[in-house]
Amino acid sequence: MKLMFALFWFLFSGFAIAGTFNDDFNDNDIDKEFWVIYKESPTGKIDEINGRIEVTKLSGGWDGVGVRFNHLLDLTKGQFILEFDMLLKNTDGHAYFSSSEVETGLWDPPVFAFNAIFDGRTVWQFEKNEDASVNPPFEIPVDQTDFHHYKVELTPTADAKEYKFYTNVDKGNLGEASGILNVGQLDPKTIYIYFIAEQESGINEFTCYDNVSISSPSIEGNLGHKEPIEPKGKLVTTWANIKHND
Ligand SMILES: [Ca+2]
Ligand SMILES: [Ca+2]
Repeated sequence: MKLMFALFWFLFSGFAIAGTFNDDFNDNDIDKEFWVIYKESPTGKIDEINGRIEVTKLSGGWDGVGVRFNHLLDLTKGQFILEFDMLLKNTDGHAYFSSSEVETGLWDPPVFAFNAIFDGRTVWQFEKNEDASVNPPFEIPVDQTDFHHYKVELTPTADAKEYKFYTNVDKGNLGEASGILNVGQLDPKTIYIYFIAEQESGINEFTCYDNVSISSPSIEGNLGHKEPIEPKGKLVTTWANIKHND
């Protein structure tokens, strides 16, 4: 039945089949094929370390530091799904959407973001310059003590500027929201995604990203780095064997 539905959807929806990108950041080396380092100033630091991306602030003043996904996405082609884990400490974290491939000054061209922490309130919400919008607005309370899992789905409508959006945190356990997103001045056929922490005060504040997953018809096949998850018992046995053979 599922297969029949998938076939029907494929034949009649006009949408292309989605490919996926995954990165578990577990090999402690930022993959330059998929990621471009973004640094607003030299005072921020970004590493793939401890099996995740760590963005750290090294001095006072404002910093935007992170990575840009090095693969253009066309939102008009079909459903787009973004998922990632994020740990916020004393700073915030964004998934920015922009039609501009910039080295610095991400905020200058039209841009919108789903981000956590806003005006001192620790919430997952929508942020933008220019005229992009979500309707209705939403705020999902989060905290700065643990990693949380964030999901954003955008589904095209008949109007290329408008997308049905759905978002949740921790699979809905912390909250979910849906409505219509209008991309405003962004070109929906040319979208770059940036994962950026913006840090305004203090030293050694950090944001961590992990397990980024992107599903989009703009991606062909399965790309990225994702280690197979071993059953816990098997991993323990393997370690025991290595120890024993030493
Ligand atoms: Ca890597
Ligand atoms: Ca990881």
